[in-house]
Amino acid sequence: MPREIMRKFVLAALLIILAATESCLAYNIDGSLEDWGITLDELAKGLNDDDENAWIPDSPTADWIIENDLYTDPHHSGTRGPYACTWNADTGRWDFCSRGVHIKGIGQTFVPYEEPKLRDKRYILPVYVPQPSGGERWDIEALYFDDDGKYVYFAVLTSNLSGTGDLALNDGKYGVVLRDHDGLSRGQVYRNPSWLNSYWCTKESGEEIKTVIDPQNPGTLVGTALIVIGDTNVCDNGVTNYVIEIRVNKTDLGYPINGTTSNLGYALTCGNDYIEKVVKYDYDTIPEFPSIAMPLAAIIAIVYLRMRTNS
Ligand SMILES: [Ca+2]
Ligand SMILES: [Ca+2]
Ligand SMILES: [Ca+2]
Ligand SMILES: [Ca+2]
Repeated sequence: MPREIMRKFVLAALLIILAATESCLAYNIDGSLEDWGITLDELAKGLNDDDENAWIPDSPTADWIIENDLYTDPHHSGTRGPYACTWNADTGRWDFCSRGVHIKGIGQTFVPYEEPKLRDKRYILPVYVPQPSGGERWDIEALYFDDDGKYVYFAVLTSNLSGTGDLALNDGKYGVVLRDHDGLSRGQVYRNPSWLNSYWCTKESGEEIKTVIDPQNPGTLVGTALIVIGDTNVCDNGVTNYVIEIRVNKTDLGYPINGTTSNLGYALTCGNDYIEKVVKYDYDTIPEFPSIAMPLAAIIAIVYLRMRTNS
């Protein structure tokens, strides 16, 4: 191999290593959705004008789900429950009737989504209640997820902070504490935690709603997540909306293999609203640094030795 070509080869190999170390997505954990591709203008349109396109994130690998206000349920007067509207804590009546966008997607592609009802478990006969029970101040409107070689990123949009629950990953096999409670501290990541459930409702299917990590049995503390909460000052139904933005190290999650899925869930401590989506670990850019660094280092060493031998 001519010496000049070898030089170029070595340089190219070094550049690949450098590029691999910079394969992180550009999410800034600052309590804002701007870096996900949702500006404040779009947020206002998505919330108040029911503009579906306003909710679409920039990243082609982002998983997301939107469920603002009530789902327009054509079956509301049939067998599934008596209520067209839901309980409104502000008026003390069943008169929260506002309906909003319900879609879920990956990247720029999305489909309509039917939000299930809550099942009131305090009654023997099933009683079904639309989410968010309590009205706007209990609404969780959106969940975004994305990942790169190093981190997983989450953003929850909600009008409720007083009942902030914990984030459940991989069907609850991992939990992230989003608010100090019962001796657990915000940011703690636990493996194999037990979960507390909503005291009054389950999912429509009868499955319990995981709300917060059980402080008596939190599992193994494996790491610390970065969490920043921001007030968007964008209102819908007269209440502002907050962004809970979260970054978790993949090593804390046992380094999930690319292509695997995870059922991601978030609920208020009371269970008045919950949001969930099966998401995919699918960052697809450049191989992880360690997986290419060793072979490349070996190649560089061989080329270097040959250069020395030839010179
Ligand atoms: Ca951000
Ligand atoms: Ca709302
Ligand atoms: Ca809201
Ligand atoms: Ca919900």
